[in-house]
Amino acid sequence: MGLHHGIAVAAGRMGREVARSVDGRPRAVIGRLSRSLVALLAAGALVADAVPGRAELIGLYQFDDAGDLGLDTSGMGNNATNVGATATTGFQGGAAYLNGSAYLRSPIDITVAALPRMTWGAWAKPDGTQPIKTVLAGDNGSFDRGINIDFRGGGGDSWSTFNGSGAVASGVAPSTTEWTFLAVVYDQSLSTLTFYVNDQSWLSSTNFGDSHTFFDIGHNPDFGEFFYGGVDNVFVYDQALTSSEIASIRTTGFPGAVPEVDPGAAGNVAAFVAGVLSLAYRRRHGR
Ligand SMILES: [Ca+2]
Ligand SMILES: [Ca+2]
Repeated sequence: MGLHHGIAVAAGRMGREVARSVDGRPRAVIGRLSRSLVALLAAGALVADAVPGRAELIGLYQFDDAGDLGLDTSGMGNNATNVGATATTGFQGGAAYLNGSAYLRSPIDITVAALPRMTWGAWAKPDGTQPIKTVLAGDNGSFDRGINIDFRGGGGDSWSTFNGSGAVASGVAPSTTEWTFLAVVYDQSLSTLTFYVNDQSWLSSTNFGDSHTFFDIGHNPDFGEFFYGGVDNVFVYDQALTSSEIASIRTTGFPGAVPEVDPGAAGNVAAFVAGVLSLAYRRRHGR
């Protein structure tokens, strides 16, 4: 997805370059531009990963490899350490089964200092609904970023998140028979979070302090609160995703291998470059 976004940005940059060029600049500029476009395409992956401000998937735990449940399939190499989780049938492919004493530990630093804007989530299907149970947590006290089943926050025993001051309850009782989509979008510049449970969402102000520089799946690092049941498709993005991007993830999930390049976007760039080269040819030949 990062590469897809990066290509879109690169195409936008090319569009601006061309707009300037066709506004009466000498044809020599177009010649140089064509060569720079070819170089840009060759360096496409590097350009894509270097573009700031675009959401990058920095961790994805699909649990489809029963022999390596901690495998990070985002391509970022953030493999988690598996402490006792076993394989089970997931929302898509396999899932991690957490038996109340198992968890996985991801090395991704999800502190507000490291990732002021961040999105994470998972699909979960607990064996029971009794609180307090942790889906995701880097908590070291004071209600750090996390997703839980909690009784606090006024919603009964429900899917909940933390906002730095307490629990934000959805009021949605966890299902033990259906996979539930859970996500939180954090924006530290606005001091807000948006909590998603399936197709519902809740906005909360936030007051986060420091936390651990890793996070656990199915376990609170300082408080235990182990999860019982299945967890699938744990994902982490390094930006605050929009509600439509969240909806896209919710409806599509992460089926199979993660597509690193959107063929449509790559095709558009190729067609665009072909058009520019054609334009340069016509300019050189007075057509
Ligand atoms: Ca899976
Ligand atoms: Ca803390």
